[in-house]
Amino acid sequence: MGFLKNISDKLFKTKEGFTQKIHQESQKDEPISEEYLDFVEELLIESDFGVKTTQKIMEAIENGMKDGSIKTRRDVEIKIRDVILDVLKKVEKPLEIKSKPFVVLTVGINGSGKTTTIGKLASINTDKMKRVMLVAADTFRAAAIDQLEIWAKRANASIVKQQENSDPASVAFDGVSSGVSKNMDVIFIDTAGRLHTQKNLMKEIVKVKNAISKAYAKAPNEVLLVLDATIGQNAINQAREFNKVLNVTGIVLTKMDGTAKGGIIVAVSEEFGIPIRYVGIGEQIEDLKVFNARDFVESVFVP
Ligand SMILES: Nc1nc2c(ncn2[C@@H]2O[C@H](COP(=O)(O)OP(=O)(O)OP(=O)(O)O)[C@@H](O)[C@H]2O)c(=O)[nH]1
Ligand SMILES: [Mg+2]
Repeated sequence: MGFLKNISDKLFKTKEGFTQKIHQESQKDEPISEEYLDFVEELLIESDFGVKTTQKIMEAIENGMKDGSIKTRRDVEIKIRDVILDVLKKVEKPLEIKSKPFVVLTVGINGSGKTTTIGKLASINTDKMKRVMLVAADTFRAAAIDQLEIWAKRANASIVKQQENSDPASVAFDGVSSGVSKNMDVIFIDTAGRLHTQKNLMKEIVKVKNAISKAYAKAPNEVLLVLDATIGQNAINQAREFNKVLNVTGIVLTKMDGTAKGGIIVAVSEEFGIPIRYVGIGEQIEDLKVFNARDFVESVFVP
């Protein structure tokens, strides 16, 4: 219930951009013409559902029209919702902290929301009485270390940090070693933003991952890719490249509150099948929600 109530208001842009338009049309007692189908297809593409999912939905509609299960525009609307729910159900696998320590490596491009998401996750876990440590392996800017420190204080978590410009792999190694010896339950590694096209930085993040495994053989337990939902289809390329070098085990889609193109969550899910762990719906500490397919679809499809 909490999820629904909170997220429904925050997703108003997606509702305005997509759901309400479909809904308005489905209220009209008019036939499912070619033009209408074109309108639906265009709206899906515009809302970032991606070509694959859009085709899947359009095929499902055509099949429904052939077998007689789709007769009205309202039936079309329901079919769209069902296909989306189907795709999202497959990636609904909440993050389980099932070993100790549980080490989470956070990766993604600049500004996608990595540090903020770590802060929110730290808070979720300290609220559950877990011992949480944050590791400042984004050493590019002193401000990045300061930002993580602020979140650590806010969330009652510990922090391991070194000087600006230290080697991120050694910071990660020391952080995880320290977390193990201090009996931490969850360790979050913050890393610098990087573009998937920057070869050296992609090599560096692989080094960070390897250093984590050297410090604790079972780690990282989760490689969490933080994707900004507002960047649209670029998110697909990013996910592909990060996944190639790091074997991403979970995704957080941030800034779902700021985009009219909520379809990206469906496009990413259809393309990779990687679990969507959380969605970010704001800048505050409480604005991270465990991803639940049904709640998500219901909150977007209530006009
Ligand atoms: N509206 C909204 N803003 C968000 C969300 N998540 C993060 N932000 C904002 O996005 C901006 C960037 O967030 P950071 O957490 O610093 O991003 P980052 O990936 O750590 O950035 P770099 O370390 O520079 O790569 C900040 O202003 C955050 O408050 C979200 O879910 N919704
Ligand atoms: Mg950051």
